[in-house]
Amino acid sequence: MPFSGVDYFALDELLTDDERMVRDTFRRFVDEQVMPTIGRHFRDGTFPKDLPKKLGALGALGASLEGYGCAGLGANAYGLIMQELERGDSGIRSFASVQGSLVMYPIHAYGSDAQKDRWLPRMAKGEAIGCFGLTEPDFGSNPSGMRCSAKKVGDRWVLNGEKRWITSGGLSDVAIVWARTDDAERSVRGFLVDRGTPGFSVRDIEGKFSLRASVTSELILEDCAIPLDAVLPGVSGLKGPLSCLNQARFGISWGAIGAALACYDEALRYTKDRVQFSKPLAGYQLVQLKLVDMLEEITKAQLLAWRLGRLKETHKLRPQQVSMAKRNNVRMALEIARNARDLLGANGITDEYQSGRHMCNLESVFTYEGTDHIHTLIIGQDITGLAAFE
Ligand code: TGC
Ligand code: FAD
Repeated sequence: MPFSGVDYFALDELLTDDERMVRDTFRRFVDEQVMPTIGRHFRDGTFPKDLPKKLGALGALGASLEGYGCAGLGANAYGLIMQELERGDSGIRSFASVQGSLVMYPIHAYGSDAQKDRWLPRMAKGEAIGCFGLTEPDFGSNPSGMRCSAKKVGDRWVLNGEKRWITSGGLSDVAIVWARTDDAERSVRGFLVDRGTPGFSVRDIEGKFSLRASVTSELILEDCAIPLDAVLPGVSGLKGPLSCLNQARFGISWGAIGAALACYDEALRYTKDRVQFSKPLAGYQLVQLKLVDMLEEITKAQLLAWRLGRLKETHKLRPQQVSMAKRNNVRMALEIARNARDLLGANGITDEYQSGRHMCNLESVFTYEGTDHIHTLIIGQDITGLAAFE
């Protein structure tokens, strides 16, 4: 059955006609192209490889960037795309987030003309795929400790180190690898490493409970020599990768709502239908309490995300506000997914229903792009002026 949305506070009235059109296009896309196969992909641990080009054709990749075949959409239109994709599966939204916010965005913002011309048009069409390598086995929340190094040797940069937990690694034509230069500056720089470069290998991570319809990989760099012009010239320092995270965290704030909508919708339908004792489950007070809590939290999250987008569009958005939206909306979605799974009883643990899949996925979303703790500390520092990271 097509998904018809959840809008208790008539928030559609806050959207422009274009935003509603974009949302409805991706709502149909997810119903027709994602829902029929996503359960099987999750079960098999495979990424739906037909999707990148279809997403590209609809303008979902790098949707908020200008030029190079990108759609140039406003922030909330972009957010609505992320919402609809994550209503399908967090892994599909992850793919689009990484491609657009973590790979195309830094190339667009910090790349040379040659780098932009080479990668952006094909990435916008989904013909080339990228990944973003910041996290290392020993440096997740604290990327400033990274060991991955880049040394200038003659007319080459030589990269050494390891990146772990990299979304789309095994699918990628190019990886943006963040590494510290081995010179007096010891600055963090972004390097474009092509698939197949000698000394660069990729291993997919197996055995995941979560994001099973997404590829998550290790990147290994062993004396990997790349041209001097493979560095992103426009940025140096940790603010380079962290500025990309602002874009991706914005998308997650919207995306998590999508997962919550899917779970709430499923729990509502199921409890209205399933009779225990004398009436449908939805007729019991304890069940109604859970359903009402879900709807209320979704409504608050929708308002937060909408406002976040308007702040972004008017260039007033601060990274700490993105942290609050990511933290709140992912917490909200995870709680709703757990409660929906509960209301489905034993059926909730099978992949015949969606809530269990969303629940498992959201455990990753809670952790990546800054854990819940890290966003708490970012906001804590903002309001107290005191850093509590160390
Ligand atoms: P700190 O000393 O605070 O800052 C270093 C430099 O960066 C600047 N900066 C930012 N710039 C832009 N946006 C932000 N959000 C920024 N935050 C900080 C800062 O002004 C400074 O610039 P400058 O010019 O003075 O040098 O950095 P720190 O080392 O103390 O770290 C702060 C902390 C802990 C908040 C940061 O490291 C952090 O956010 N850690 C979390 C790591 C993380 O989120 N990793 C995500 C990896 S990618 C991923 O998970 C993809 S998931 C796939 C998917 O999306 O689907
Ligand atoms: P840790 O940093 O070791 O944290 C473990 C626990 O300790 C968490 O609860 C954390 O909140 C807590 N903690 C850490 N420091 C503090 C502190 N100072 N105070 C209080 N608590 C603290 N990374 C990329 O670069 N690119 C990707 O594409 C990418 N994709 C991912 C896809 C998936 C499916 C997953 C699961 C992760 C992905 N990541 C990616 C990595 C992700 O960003 C990291 O997992 C995340 O930043 C946390 O790092 P960690 O796993 O090393 O946990």
